Amino acid sequence: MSMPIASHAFSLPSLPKYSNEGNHETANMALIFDRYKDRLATLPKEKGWITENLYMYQGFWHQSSRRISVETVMALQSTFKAHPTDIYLATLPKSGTTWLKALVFALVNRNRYKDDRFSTHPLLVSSPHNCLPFIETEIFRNTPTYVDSHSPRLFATHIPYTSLPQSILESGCRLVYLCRNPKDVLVSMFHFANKLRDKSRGLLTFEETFELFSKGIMPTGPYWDHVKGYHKASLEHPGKVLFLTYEDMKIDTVNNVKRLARYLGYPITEEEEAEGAVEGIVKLCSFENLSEVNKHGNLREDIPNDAFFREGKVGDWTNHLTDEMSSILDEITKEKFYGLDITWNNPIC
Ligand code: PAP
Repeated sequence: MSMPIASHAFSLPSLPKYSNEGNHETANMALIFDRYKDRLATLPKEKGWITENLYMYQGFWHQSSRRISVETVMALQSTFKAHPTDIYLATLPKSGTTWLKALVFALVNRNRYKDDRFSTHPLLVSSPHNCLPFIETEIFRNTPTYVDSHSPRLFATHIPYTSLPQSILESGCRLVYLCRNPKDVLVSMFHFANKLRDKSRGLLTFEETFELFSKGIMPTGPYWDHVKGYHKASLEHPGKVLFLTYEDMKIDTVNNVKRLARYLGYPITEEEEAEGAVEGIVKLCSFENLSEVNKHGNLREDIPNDAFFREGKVGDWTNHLTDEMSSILDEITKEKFYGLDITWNNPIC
């Protein structure tokens, strides 16, 4: 599979381009931030990782005045309309969102690109974040997107289960949750935050982020509550909420992708199996391929595409956490997940 050189702002095939969409979005964001500013002022706040502060809303910490923010959650809760055929991918940041977006986009749309053996595939020219948007970012748009013109609509979200818009909970649509071990989430978030932080505020030290993370303070954290919310939902609604782990996906990507395909209602046929379709999708969505495609360019708000690709491994935490830090997180996790069958199927976790 040949690799493209760069990826810039992307418009999927057959979509009209609206040159003033950026202005509309900025104006919509300003309106929404203004609508909720009085409520924001009443929320408890703590030190942020990327933004200056995090705000506690419905038991979780959120950024403010950004696309993925507490104001967006409030706006989605009052306006978002889910369709029963929608598919939602939910994650805590840094749990493998980008990978899951790529896999689900590639699986669901595989027949569109199979004739040319994926050579014109959007994932070869653009970030998975452009192919499969967050509901948090879609709310600001005025113009139709690929998502609107295709069924099922594919969306991602970082919103905790208990804060999801009611219409998602009531629509009966399918949801996939990807969970990653807390130590690798902490390390991944530490690097991501330092990349995106306003440099005038200085870099975060690992010790600082460890303290914040252990107290549950991170965007859409506490980590443990976010995971528990979706885990509980997966037990209560097994046909509607699928709970996966990054570690399982890494150990056996092919079989987990097949499982994902079955769950989403797009099972791999015998013919596809014989043609190596799953292996093709796994390769297309591999860290190696996606990190190459996304070496250049920015997502909106000047977030570099390459910020979503660092190591892509299980267990990088061993290079960052002291034994004491590791034991503290083990203890918290043991206590918070007591009685729950949440494990990371890898010896290093
Ligand atoms: P987001 O929630 O902010 O969108 P997310 O994609 O969850 O970010 O996090 C990026 C992590 O996924 C990075 O982990 P690391 O910092 O430990 O390296 C990134 O490397 C990893 N990642 C991105 N793409 C892939 C992939 N195709 N396969 C495996 N891991 C990946």
